[in-house]
Amino acid sequence: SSYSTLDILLLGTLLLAAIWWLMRRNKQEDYTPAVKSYSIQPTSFTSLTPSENSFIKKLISSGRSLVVFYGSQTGTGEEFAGRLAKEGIRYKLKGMVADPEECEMEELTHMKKIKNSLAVFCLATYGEGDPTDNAMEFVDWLKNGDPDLTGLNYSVFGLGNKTYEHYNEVAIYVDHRLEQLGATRVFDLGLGDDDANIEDDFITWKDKFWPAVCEFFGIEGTGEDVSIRQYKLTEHVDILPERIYTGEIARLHSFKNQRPPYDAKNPFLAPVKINKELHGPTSERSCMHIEFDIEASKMRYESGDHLAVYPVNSTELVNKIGEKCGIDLNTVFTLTNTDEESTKKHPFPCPCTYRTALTHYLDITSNPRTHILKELSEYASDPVDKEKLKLMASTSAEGKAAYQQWVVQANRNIVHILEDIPSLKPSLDHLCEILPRLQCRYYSISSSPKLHPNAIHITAVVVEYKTPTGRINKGVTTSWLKEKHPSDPPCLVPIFVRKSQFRLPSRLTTPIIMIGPGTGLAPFRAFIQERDLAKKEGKEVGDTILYFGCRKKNEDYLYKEELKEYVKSGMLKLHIAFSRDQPQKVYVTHLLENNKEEIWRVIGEQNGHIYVCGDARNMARDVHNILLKVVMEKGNMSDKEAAAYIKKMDSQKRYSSDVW
Ligand code: FMN
Repeated sequence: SSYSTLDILLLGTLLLAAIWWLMRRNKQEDYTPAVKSYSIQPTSFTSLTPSENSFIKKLISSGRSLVVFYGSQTGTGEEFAGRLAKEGIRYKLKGMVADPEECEMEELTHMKKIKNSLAVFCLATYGEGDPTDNAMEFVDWLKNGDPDLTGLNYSVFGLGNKTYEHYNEVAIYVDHRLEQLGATRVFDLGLGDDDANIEDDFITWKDKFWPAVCEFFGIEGTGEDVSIRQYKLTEHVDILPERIYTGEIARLHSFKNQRPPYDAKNPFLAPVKINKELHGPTSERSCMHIEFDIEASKMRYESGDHLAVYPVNSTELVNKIGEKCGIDLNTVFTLTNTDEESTKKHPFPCPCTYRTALTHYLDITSNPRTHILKELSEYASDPVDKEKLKLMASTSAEGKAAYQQWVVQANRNIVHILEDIPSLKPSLDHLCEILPRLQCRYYSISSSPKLHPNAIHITAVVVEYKTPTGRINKGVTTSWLKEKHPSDPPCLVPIFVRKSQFRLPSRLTTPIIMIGPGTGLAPFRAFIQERDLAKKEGKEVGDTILYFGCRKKNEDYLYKEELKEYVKSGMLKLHIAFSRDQPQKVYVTHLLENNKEEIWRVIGEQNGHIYVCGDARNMARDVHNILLKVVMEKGNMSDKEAAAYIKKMDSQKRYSSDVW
């Protein structure tokens, strides 16, 4: 090959540095508490060998020229990256997926040494326009460093959600910054919106991306649309039971030998201490108050933090998939990546039974994305069914409409699709390969550690609704939790705490306004508990004002007795809106509109904090607009000044929201 001695020396040095770094890191791993907040994709069941840290070396040794990096928290970006890398082969660009956290990203400066090389970035944005945990270091490096990236060919696809203020900020930044550092953009930045149809945005982008790549490198592709399996199946006959995963998230036996620190890869199995209904008997809905016992865990949390819960799929749905595929769910199997260079050896912890995979590791209740329908179409024996699936997976206007109507609006999950397309009988291992990973769910913690150091409380509405096909869809986590009652031996639920930015003011005397209709009340229950305790200890506490809303006083007024008690003791000022107790609907926003004086006194005159929490995105937007009005009217400001005022409150953490 054409690499000079200098290059080889350089690569050698990098490799040595990587070995040193890895050895150091491995050593630290045992006792360094994990600080990552929401890394979900487990990697610890993949074996890392030192040389795997150099992605350039891997590209060269395996004759590849395309590397697709992902910044992903819940797996969508990772999945898109995998599909791009796989498709490269159609254009004679052999590709691989890489996790920036596992790579020496400085090596991007050497990409030019590989002929026709291309680096693609699939990057999601979170929170206040932040990168995902695994892309944090990479983005910091771009921000703070000044590497010369001349000769690096790249393209970026962003994953975001338009309902967030910082829409796709990470991808926009990286796309711009790479160019600034001298790299060459091969194709325009693509932006996916998870609020609409991110799969569609991705495919539309991808369909233009590949021709642009071909033109750029002067290559031609077969462009053939063949399904390529990424994993190879092994079914085990004589395997020792202790080698089989049974639902552990990363490390085998981690559920038997529980050891802190507890995080996404090592959740704590918490006993359920209390599980009670908060709604009145006439309510059609159900809201649970659940208390987890964390005494044995030494877990710590703060008011405002989130609790992650790993759910378990319903046995009924799992059995239906087994029946439809005609497979014994107790068969033990392993899926192994056919790409030996990949750091991801298995799509989920293997070996395990099909039952475990479908119960603990795979998402079987979301609407499957179109690429799944495409892969499934191969297994429909009736040509009409095959065409229907292919159509819904296509990017034609007719196809998109069909997908929207038959899958999204009818709310069909994979089980419903298997039921409603009789000739469809996929191989179960292929289905396990393409289904997305089951994700943990986050709840705002509704207790204060000051009052409850050994327990974590959550407040969750049980999700259950009828779909247009007449089926009852149930929320995975809440319907599973609903059946978890205190018992002996106890019901155990895998949990971990995720730190949040949603925090009480550091001074107790600072007044606060909390706006939390429905279960948006959850974190505020913790806030009130904390301030009430301080007051009872004789400390001076500023005004504590709550805006709560629900449908009816006698049905879904959460924690009614507790709140009344706080009001009685003078601890809490409560503004409450019952939307359905009278002919015209009243919401918290109406109450805010009527209390402009008080709001301005707190935020404008007393330097107070304001908090918003809830599941209605419109509510958060409406609150924002009301605040603008308050600042303009009571603070005598122009709309521009008011907007700047609110922005400043935001940056001073005096205006925080926790919306979902
Ligand atoms: N998208 C944005 O464009 N800007 C944001 O600030 C943003 N914050 C988010 C915060 C949370 C808690 C969640 C759950 C999503 C947020 N999103 C935001 C949307 C995600 O980026 C989007 O859903 C993406 O598809 C996730 O990709 P992943 O599955 O690879 O992690």
